[in-house]
Amino acid sequence: MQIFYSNKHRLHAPPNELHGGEFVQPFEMPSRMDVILERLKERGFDEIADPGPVDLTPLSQIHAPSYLRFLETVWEDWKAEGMQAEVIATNIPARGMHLDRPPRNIDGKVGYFCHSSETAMTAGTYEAACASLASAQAAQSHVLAGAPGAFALCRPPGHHATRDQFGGYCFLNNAAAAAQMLRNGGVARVAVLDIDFHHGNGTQDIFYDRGDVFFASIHGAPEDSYPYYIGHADETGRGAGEGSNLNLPMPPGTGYSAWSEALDHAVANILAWQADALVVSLGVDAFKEDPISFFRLDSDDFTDAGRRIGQMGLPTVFVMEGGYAVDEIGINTVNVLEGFAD
Ligand code: SP5
Ligand code: ZN
Repeated sequence: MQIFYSNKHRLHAPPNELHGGEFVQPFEMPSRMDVILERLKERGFDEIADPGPVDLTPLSQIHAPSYLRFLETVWEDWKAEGMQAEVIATNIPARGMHLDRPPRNIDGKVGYFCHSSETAMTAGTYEAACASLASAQAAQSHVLAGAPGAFALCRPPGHHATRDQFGGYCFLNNAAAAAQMLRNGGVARVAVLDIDFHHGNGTQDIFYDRGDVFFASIHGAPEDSYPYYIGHADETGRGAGEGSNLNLPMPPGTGYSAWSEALDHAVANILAWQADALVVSLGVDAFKEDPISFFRLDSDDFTDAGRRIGQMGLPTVFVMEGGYAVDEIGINTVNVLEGFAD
């Protein structure tokens, strides 16, 4: 399987994550990629290419222009205002406030374009996010050209990035961009299957009103898990998108028997919807030892999940999302790809 990966993710390495009331080393760290790369090589996946330059034009179909301008300029504006360290949102518009009036002040703007303040930005964040997107785009065009599958080893991840907000370690929505570009390339019906432990709120947000992209997500129930305020089973889409959004929230302690039933349900719905191609938001934080999640999948379960995804028989773009048990992230990620290839 062809893999696309850019080393430029290293430009994004904020020193801090606000977690449990203190600053800790971010769970989403550069070494995640090293462990995955090592395992890929160990298992004979040696077609690993740099994606080349990013194409920013399709971004306007999935993100707001004001948000894209913000991402491009935030670091300069932040420094110009005299801020000394990384960009962190402290104020986010809340109930009763105006949700559609971005302020001029950069501190206010950061909060306006943010939904979770665990996520910091640094000087290199935008460039890293663009390089991550480039990998998703390259994998997408490889599949559009006829490959049965391709893997975009993306970092930073993307599925929490909404039309106009960053958060959850995500800035540009790589999976949504891949889906959009498949559409632009002539694929009529595209499904996104999100198996990251967390609900793919960004992808859901981007496609919620659209009937040409189906979104299915298996995730920790919002009552118990980040992103908390979205991801319920009754969110089924709106307008032309009614019926093309499927949320499968699961409780703490969910193991593979219940999880794989949910996967089968998602798969059946995607096939019934008659998708022509598939984008998989591939997070492996459903693993039993993930430090910030509460499902109980074993490493072998990821192989089986990959097999079930492969049995759909759809051209598939895998896009890396989360997974924070760094020691096992390589095994778990590559297991999905091996199951798929089977
Ligand atoms: C891409 C991705 O997986 N993003 C996840 C972002 C999660 N951020 C907030 C996590 C809060 C976790 N709190 C769990 C406490 C465990 N003791
Ligand atoms: Zn996640």
